[in-house]
Amino acid sequence: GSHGDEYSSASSVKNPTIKFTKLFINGEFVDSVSGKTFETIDPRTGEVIARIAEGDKEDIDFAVKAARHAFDHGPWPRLSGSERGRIMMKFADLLEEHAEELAALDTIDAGKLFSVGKAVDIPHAISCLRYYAGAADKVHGKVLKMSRELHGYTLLEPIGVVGHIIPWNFPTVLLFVKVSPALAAGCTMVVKPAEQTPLSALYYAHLAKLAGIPDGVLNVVTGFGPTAGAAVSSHMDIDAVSFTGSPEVGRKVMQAAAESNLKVVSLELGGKSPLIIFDDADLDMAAELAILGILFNKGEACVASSRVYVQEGIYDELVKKLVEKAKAWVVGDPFDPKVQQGPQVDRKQFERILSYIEHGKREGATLLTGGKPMAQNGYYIEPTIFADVKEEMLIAKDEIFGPVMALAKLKTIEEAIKKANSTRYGLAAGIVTKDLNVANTVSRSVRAGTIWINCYFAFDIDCPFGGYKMSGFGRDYGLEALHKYLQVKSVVTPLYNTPW
Ligand code: TXE
Repeated sequence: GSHGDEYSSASSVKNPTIKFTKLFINGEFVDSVSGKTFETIDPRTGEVIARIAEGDKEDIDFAVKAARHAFDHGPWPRLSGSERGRIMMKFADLLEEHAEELAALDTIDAGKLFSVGKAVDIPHAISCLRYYAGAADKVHGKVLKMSRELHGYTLLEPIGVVGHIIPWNFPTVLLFVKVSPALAAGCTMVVKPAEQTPLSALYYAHLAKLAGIPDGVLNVVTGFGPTAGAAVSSHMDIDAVSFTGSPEVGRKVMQAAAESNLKVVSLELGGKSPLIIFDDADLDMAAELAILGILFNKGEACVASSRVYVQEGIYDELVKKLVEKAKAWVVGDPFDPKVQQGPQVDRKQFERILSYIEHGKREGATLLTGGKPMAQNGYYIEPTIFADVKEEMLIAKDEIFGPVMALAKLKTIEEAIKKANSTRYGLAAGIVTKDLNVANTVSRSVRAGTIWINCYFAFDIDCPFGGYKMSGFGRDYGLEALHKYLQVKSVVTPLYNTPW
């Protein structure tokens, strides 16, 4: 059928029933101790979707007690890896069964494109569960080559009770990126979803129980950062905390960990990722990557290519293409399959982005297109491109986390490397060139955790992902992430009854 048919037949999907609004602790949905609730808002309209239980310190305490009990006495860490893997596979199947409904929850809660949620986010979460399910029975230590007559080996043991603090830009993907390897490792956990996007996380708690994940293993406590979130990072009985969010809060999480029980910390803190386009690039491909790199998920992506550097030989022609594409980019209701960009997640982000745009204008960058909110209701912002952006401008330095591209011209490879590295961040970088030497030189010289050559957003579960510099430390994805939730125990015994 036509797009129109597809859109109208999805109308029941567009109004998902909100089934889960309470905290999920020890296998049950419960009210918060205080009885308080908070509103979760639909960014398309600013209207309330539902009231959600507002967890605080006491609720985190209950959740940690449940997780501790499940870790110390429950079956989960004691099951064979293949048993855990089997249950995780079932969890993945359940996500697959409910994919539409889950994608719709993230659409109304976060303003994410429904089509992308269904085709990318949910399948990615499913693959993530299956990847770590498959790895769960392939985790083992090594036999050590001791220098004396000793037999030494290592055991990899689950780290214990884990806290996951999740942001709102990828409520599904980022939850599973953290929860899946922790489950596979045999950990138990407390998840604190972002206050903007609690809906899908609570649904996942329900599916985890249906899949047979024992009570207390996966707890979800919705609530705000300074209360529920801070209670996770400062808890004396949480062994590790994995955080994705802003550098400001990342610093607080690390401080709280240091001042409490010195729990293991990993942080993923966003970026200001450069995309460097050289003279020999395929122009259409480069334009496509640059536009997607900044506008995908309305710019609310930690790896967004928010700084675009173009070599002078192709600059004018490429910029023309970028402006054409940005003008043709369709902003509107994220359920409409023709739409490419939905609303920003909430009023705070919306206003923050607009204030950066005003800053860009005041600082003297050239506004090529966009620069305003859209006329309609809701937190919609025009795709925006600034040219002549100087290194010292705020729009070149700060993560804007919105549909705002900062363009600059460059001459040489050396200049490209220098500019790419002129940031406190180091999450990702993109290079567009046909010259292998250029690609290799720049890849090795840019200090960032992921380098994409002639592609962008090329995520893969097997591909470790994380930051250099102030983008944080620790890796999500790949077997690296599994090791984040494991610790190494060395066991040593004398050989041949050697008298000690
Ligand atoms: O982030 P916060 P905000 C960046 C992006 C964005 C900016 C602000 O630039 O514009 O951060 O967004 C929880 N102790 N990123 O204010 O507050 C909070 O409840 C413990 C990049 O929404 O860092 C939520 O669950 N936890 C990023 C989570 O931290 C606390 C994704 C993230 O929210 C807390 C999101 C505290 N004191 C924002 N305070 C990325 N790396 O992808 C808040 N939280």
